Amino acid sequence: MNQAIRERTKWFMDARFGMFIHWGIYAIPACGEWVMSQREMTNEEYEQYFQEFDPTAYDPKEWAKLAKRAGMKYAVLTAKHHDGFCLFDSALTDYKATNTKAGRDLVREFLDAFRAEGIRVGLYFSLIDWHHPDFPKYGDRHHPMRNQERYKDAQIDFDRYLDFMHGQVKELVTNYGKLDLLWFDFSYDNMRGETWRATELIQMVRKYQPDVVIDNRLEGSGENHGSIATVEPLICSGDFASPEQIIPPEGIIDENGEHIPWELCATMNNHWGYCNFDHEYKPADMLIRKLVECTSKGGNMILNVGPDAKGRIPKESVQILEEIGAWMERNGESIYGCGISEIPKPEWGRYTQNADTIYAHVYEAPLGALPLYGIAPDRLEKVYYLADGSEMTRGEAWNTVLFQDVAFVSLGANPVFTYPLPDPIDTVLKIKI
Ligand code: H79
Repeated sequence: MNQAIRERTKWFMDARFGMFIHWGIYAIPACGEWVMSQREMTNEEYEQYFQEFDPTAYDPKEWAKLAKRAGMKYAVLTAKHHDGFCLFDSALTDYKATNTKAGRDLVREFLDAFRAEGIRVGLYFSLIDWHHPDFPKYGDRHHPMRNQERYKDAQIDFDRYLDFMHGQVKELVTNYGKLDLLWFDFSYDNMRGETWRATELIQMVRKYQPDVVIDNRLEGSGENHGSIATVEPLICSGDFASPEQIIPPEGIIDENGEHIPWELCATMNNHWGYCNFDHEYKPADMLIRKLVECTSKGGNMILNVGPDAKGRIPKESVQILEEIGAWMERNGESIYGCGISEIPKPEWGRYTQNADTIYAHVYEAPLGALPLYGIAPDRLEKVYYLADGSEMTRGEAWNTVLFQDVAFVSLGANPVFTYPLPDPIDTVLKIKI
């Protein structure tokens, strides 16, 4: 990884926790953002949602306040998803929010609202566009009209599509002030890198937004995370790897074994876009532990919400975010600015670290005193219970002789007793060494 990437991703890696927002006219059929493809709809069939779209409850200020309460430090909105519908006022298409009943630029309102809450802002932009006449259909396994004979001999001008796509990205990077992040999605098969004229695209982006943090999906999102994991990445390699719905076992390293920035993107239920029959939400305690896991492996987590057709974030998502926020309010110090610890993972949970401060995330209660595996007794200066700042006492193991190399702490008054843990989700100890 080079110095430029390290510098521009500094805020991003410190932030650790963000909000992904998948929102568009697909919220009306309400079964996820791939509905057009899954139902093999033509543009004519799908455009009914464009006619109907009327998000009267859209209030990005409320979204921003919710993100803030959840402890999220940045947010990324789908300016355009694969269906080609634009939430922003693009001069290059009529297929945009300004031409719906909403009648206004919904991206601009999002940016204003989140910036006002001090939350960094990013935009998701789909490289795929099912609405554009020059985007491939025949033989493209990611197109709704794939393999339809009638498109077999269709003449498309892919360069015309790329001019359009580059033009839209230029609109986003020139018309909306400073953007903190750009999230391109996605490359596949031979549709990657220079097929998108990626170098030219990123050179243009960097001309207007020199510091914007960019994902790695212009080039790839495959096995080796694209060439971002090479020591001198290409200009279009991006700044961070973007594992989707999976946390890499030990973070992500480049060819030199150096850790590179990465961000887990994850759904709360089993869809990105609003889905009115999917109530399989992951509980807040699970998501908190996933965030801790990402942090402990040097990565971020961007957690998705899919607002409904009116513009409301589902109440289940709101509830989960409030619960995460309550934990973050007390324990955020063990996440923000933290990363991989020098001490190996302990059996009862995880360590995160920020400079000389180590945070023990204790998931599993010990029988007696808690052994701080990897920390020798003479190395330990002080230990606090992070949630309330109270100092903890040195614990003792009964079989001291067997455990001379390990510092013990007690969570209670008695040095040999700890049970039960005060926070069943994740009891965080702040350790000064
Ligand atoms: O924007 C979200 C997704 O729409 C997009 N990236 C995230 C952030 C994405 N997820 N997966 N993919 C793109 C790759 C495509 C997966 C597919 Fe499928 C498998 C397409 C068709 C089969 C998933 C399952 C989507 C439809 C069915």
